[in-house]
Amino acid sequence: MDELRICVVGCGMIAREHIERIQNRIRGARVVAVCDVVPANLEQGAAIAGPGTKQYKDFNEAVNDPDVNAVMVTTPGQFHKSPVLAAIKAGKPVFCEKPLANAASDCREVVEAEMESGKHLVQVGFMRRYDRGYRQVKELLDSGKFGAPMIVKCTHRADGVADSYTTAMAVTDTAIHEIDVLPWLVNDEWDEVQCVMPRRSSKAHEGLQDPQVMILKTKGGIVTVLEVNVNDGFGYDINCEVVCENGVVNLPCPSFPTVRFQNNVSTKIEDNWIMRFIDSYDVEIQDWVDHALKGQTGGSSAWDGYVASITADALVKSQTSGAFEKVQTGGTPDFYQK
Ligand code: ISE
Repeated sequence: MDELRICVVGCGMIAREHIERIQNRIRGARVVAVCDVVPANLEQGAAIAGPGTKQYKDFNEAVNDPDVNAVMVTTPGQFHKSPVLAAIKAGKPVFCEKPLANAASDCREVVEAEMESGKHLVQVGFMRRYDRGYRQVKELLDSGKFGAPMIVKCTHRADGVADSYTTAMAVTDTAIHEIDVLPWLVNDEWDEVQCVMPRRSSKAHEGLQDPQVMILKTKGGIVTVLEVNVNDGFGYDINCEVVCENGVVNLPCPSFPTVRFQNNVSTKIEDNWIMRFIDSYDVEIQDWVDHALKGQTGGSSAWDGYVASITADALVKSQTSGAFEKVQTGGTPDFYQK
C-alpha cells in the first residue's frame, strides 16, 4: 500500500476536523469517501473532502468499496462497533475515535474479531498519547531518575457541557482520557477504582452530578486522584502532576503570553479540547497513516480500548455504590503483548 484511501464513517464535528486535516496536512492519505445517515452531515463532510468524494448512507457499502483501503470511524460511540467489525472483516485498517465502543461487551467483540483476523487493524483515537506534554512527562518518568511514581493528581475541567451530558458521561466521555493515558504514562495497570461525589455545583444542569472525584489505584500501588469538573466557569483546564520518590513532574500547560494589564498578571487558559489538543490530533492521525501503510497500528490498540471500557464500567458502578470496584480484564492476550 502506498497511500491510504480513507472512507470516513460518521461526519459529525470531530470527523470534519479529521477530514480537513487529512486532506490538507497529512502525508500518505486522502479521504475518498464519506458516509453518514444524516444528509446534512454527509453533505458537509463531502464538501470538506472536496470534489469527487463518494457519498454513502450505508457503512457496509462504504467500507467495502474497492476504492477504499482504510476506514475512519467517527460516529457517536454507540455506533462504533458495526463499522469497525466491517473493516476488520474486509481486512482494512481502521482508526476508531474514542471510546472503542460504549459497552465493554462491544469492545470485547472487536477484540475477538481482530484476534481472529490475525492482523493488527484497529487503532483507537486516544489522542493524549500523542500530546507533546504527556510524551515529555513519560520520557522523564521512563528515565528512572525520579524514582518510582507514587501519586498522580489530575484535573479534567471544562467550561460547560450540553444538556444531554449525563453523570455517567463524566466517566465514559471525559475521564476516559485519563483512564487510557495514565497507565501508559506510568507503565502500570488499573486495579481498583472509586468515584466520590462532592457538593454539587449550582451550575450543573438538572440531573447531572458535577464535579466528581475519581480515585484510581494501579496494581503497582500508584494512587491517582482525578477531579472531573465540567462547569468550571473559566475554560478547558487539563493538569497532571506525578509525584515520584525523588521528584515531582508536572504536565506542561499550552504556552500563552503572560500579560500584565490593569494591575493583573494573567495567562490565557484554552477554551476547549479541540484547540487544546489540536497538535496532538495531527501527530496522531499521521502516525496512524504511517503505521497503516506498513500494515501496523500505533497508539492505543483495540485491547487498550477494551480495558478503558472495563475501567469506565467499574467507575460508573462506583458512582452509585460509592465503593472501590475492581477492574477485571482477565489478562492481556499474547496477541496484544507489546
Ligand atoms: C472529549 O473527547 C475530550 O477530549 C474532552 O477532554 C472531554 O472533556 C470531553 O468530554 C470529550 O468528549
